[in-house]
Amino acid sequence: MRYDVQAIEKKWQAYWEKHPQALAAEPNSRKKFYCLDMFPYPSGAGLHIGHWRSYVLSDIYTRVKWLEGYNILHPMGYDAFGLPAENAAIKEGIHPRVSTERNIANFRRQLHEVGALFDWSKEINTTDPDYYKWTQWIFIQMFKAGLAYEANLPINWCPSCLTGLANEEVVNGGCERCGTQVEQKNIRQWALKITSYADKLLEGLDRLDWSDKVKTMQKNWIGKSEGARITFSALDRAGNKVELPIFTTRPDTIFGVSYVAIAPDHELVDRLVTAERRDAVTEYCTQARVEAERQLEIQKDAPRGANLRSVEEKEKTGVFTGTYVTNPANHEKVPLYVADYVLKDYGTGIVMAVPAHDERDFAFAVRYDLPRLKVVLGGEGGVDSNGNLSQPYTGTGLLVNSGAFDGLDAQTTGKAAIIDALAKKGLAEPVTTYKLRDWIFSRQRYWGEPIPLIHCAQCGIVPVPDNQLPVTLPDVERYEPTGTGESPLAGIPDWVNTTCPTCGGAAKRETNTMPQWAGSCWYFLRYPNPHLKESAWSKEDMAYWLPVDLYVGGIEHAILHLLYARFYVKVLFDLGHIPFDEPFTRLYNQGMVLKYSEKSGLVEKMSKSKGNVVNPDDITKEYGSDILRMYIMFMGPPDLDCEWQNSGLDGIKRFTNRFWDCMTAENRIATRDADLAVQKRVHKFVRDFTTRMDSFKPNTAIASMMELLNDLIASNAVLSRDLAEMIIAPFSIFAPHMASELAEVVLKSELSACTWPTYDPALAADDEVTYAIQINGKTRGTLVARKGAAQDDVVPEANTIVAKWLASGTIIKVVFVQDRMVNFVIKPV
Ligand code: ANZ
Ligand code: ZN
Repeated sequence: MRYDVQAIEKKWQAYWEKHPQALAAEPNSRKKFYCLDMFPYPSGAGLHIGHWRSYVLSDIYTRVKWLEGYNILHPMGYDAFGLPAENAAIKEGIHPRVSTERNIANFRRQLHEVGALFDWSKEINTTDPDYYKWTQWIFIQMFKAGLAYEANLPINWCPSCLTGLANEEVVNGGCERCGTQVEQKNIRQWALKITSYADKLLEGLDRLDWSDKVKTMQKNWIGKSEGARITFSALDRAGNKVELPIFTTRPDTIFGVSYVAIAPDHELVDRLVTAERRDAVTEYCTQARVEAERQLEIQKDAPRGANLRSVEEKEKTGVFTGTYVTNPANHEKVPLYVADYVLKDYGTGIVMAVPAHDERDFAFAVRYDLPRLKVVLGGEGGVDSNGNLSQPYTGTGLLVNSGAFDGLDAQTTGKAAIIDALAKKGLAEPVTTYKLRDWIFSRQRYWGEPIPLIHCAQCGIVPVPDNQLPVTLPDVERYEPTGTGESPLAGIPDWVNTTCPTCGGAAKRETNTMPQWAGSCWYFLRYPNPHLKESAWSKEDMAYWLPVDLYVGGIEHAILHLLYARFYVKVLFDLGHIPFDEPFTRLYNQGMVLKYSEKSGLVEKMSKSKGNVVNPDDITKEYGSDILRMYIMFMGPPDLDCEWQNSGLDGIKRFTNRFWDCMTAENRIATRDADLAVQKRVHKFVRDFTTRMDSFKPNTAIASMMELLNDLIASNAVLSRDLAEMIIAPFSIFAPHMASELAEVVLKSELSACTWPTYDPALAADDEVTYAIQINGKTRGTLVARKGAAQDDVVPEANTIVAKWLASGTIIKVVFVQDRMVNFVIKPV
């Protein structure tokens, strides 16, 4: 019987549709496994191969737990608010709801083809009013807790289109639509106080089973620095004393300060520049502003920490202000520069520069010929005749050239003593800064959750009462922004004008909408019961299902999405709404799928512009879902970027066909017990397979299955029914369609009735053999090794055992007879 991929896959998909597998059961005494995928944005392009890589990875682990008997929650949904739907609405006049629904239908069809154990009864769509009602409710809880506030904050503004732009719409500093240079415009915005959770967000990372890479990315983003604010001083043009507070993480290096640098847009610049230097400084500042606007793309959604890092690669330039600044530690006067590597909104926007011990300051000092006095011992750099260090040393050591502080350890006692001495004079205080900034939470857009607040002239800002939620999106005629920087909702008086819930007077609705992140910050709390009417979630579900056991998704979400979701959970925990404060116990980030591009001649990330996109629909049509699933897991370790090759699909196709033929061969399965050798082989396979899966190497688990198949065919093994199940169940996690068919045909059962195999360690133990180790044919020792071990494993060990004899000559040949002997042929010296 030949295996008919298309017919059999269709058969099982239809069957699963009618008889859903792995439906989450109500909270009970059974162990649970909550496996979460990062839900997709339903774009018009449909599912791509990267989605498959992620969803198959989560599915194989879900299937293991399912066969182990866990209560499974493996849901799927759509993160469906967002700009592309809105832009399509503007261009083609299609209501975003219509295009979103159409795209979701396509995604749903494609997701069914993955053959995953999704529980479709839990499907979520963030644009569904029954869902965003609770997105709004959560916002109100934050507002009531004082975590949401109004502020005038900058947006990207196109002065020609008269509209605010999302970061994606700013291309090389210009408006994507008309090319006009984008400006910054301050408008009224809502912001969430994520900064007040900076320490909690840092602390929680230590408790998570996440990769160090992602934890470090989060830590850097939060960017906690412990240092001091120290006051330098200068005289302005009028001769008045001006205080210049600087922020430093290295107060210990204060005796090495050779200049002070201030951000170009700092408000003190104007006062501090001398008349002679005014023109030069103005010119420099203008240039810096143009450059800064060019860099604006990283703004808004990105807490501004991103900027500080982008600064590292820039050339260090500056301009002298003509003014000198007094160092409070030694009363020396050093020049004040304006320099664009100093950011206005980090620390105090003014830096004490220590070229000997900071790389940026070093580069600057070399360029402008400023002293590089060494004040911390250590490093490799030498000192020239002027006392200048030849390369920066950023490490720690004993203080030198530091007056009374010489000999103290820089970063411990030295740092403390210097802060102390200055603090006594009121010139220093210890401070902690963060790169994390508050989260700008409003968008002047149509296709998002309306922010559920009401502005009343009498009562101020009043949240919409729970019983009036959701505040639904009204239909509009025009989706274009209004030209005033307000959202299109502001142009609908019927909707905007309302009554105040507190005093009943005339009032206006907030017209800003939430950013696309809002729906994905809490969706995992809704999945256990997405149909719940009276609340966002139930207590029982939270206690049982959460936190998520395994979260799988792309590394591109390593910072913002995960940070925002963690923030939401911590707030909801603090407000007593949920009993845990970290949402995702274990996180796995899969790598990207790369492919050769004819256009560039390179192996690159798949993209339309490079013409190297693989459409999963084409692959499933030609090869079926099982082969795509298995190939995408076989490509390589799941956390690495891997190259897609069509020939790989053919290899998997040959394997699955051989597997089918082998398992369905006549006389393959007997009613009697299998031979001991066959039992051993299968138990060994289960041992290898499960340990490889446990270490997140499904690619090698597939390899162990291939080795097993070769051995079964070569030895024409006769299996018992139990042994067959021990093979088919592991196979099923990659190829559930073929495995379901095999369960029916071979096991006369159902996949859902199979159990996850465990191995008997005694049977799985590797057989051992004793090698004779010979020198020129004479046995000189023996060696116990694993049966079937490779030459490369055996010979080096044999070598050490007979080293004494080998020393008397040079090896000219090694004869290796597997499982028997090693003979070293040597020539005496
Ligand atoms: C003197 C010094 C000496 C510094 C030294 C470093 C090494 P992190 O760790 O990232 O917080 N800095 C302070 N404010 C800045 C700003 N607005 N723009 C650019 N740089 C700024 O960085 C803190 C260090 O970055 C501070 O410590 C300061 O340089 C600089 F051997 O002060 B340091
Ligand atoms: Zn009122």
